Amino acid sequence: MSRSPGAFTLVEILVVVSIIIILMAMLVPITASVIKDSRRKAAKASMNTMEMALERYYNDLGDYPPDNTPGSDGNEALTHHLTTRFKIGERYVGPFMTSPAAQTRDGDGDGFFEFYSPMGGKYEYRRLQGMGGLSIYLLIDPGEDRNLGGTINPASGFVPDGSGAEKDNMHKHGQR
Ligand SMILES: [Ca+2]
Ligand SMILES: [Ca+2]
Repeated sequence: MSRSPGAFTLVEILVVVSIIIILMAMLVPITASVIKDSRRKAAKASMNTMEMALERYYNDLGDYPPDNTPGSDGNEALTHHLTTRFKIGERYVGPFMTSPAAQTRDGDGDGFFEFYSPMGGKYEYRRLQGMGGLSIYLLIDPGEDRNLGGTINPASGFVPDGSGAEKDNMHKHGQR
């Protein structure tokens, strides 16, 4: 069979296609881990921003934000106290941070916004019972698995549930 110059044989095409498939198979995990790393870095930066806002709140009001008002969800209380301007007595305070819209939304539709991590999970925020009048907070990003893997006990802090899901969590803790 004659072959026109420049045409590929089936075997040549199969070899090229196989090489492309192998290269893509090598590239996909690398890309996935780069995306995971950049999300984790963004989550770390986001927690640092929230930490600074919490300290600004403390400096202005002498305490960290409550975790039970408005509503009973700690995250919603934190979002309200850090991202809105509200009245205390005769004085208006805040907002203590300007959050990009993508980071706050009303995920459960109850009218109160919540903070979401760049890794996709919903933050957990609790005020802890401090000894000797200390003001303490605990802020947790549930990590890539979006699973807290435990509960927060107001007296003793984070208590893992044994699932191991807490291993990729990120914590911030303030005490003054
Ligand atoms: Ca809500
Ligand atoms: Ca987790």
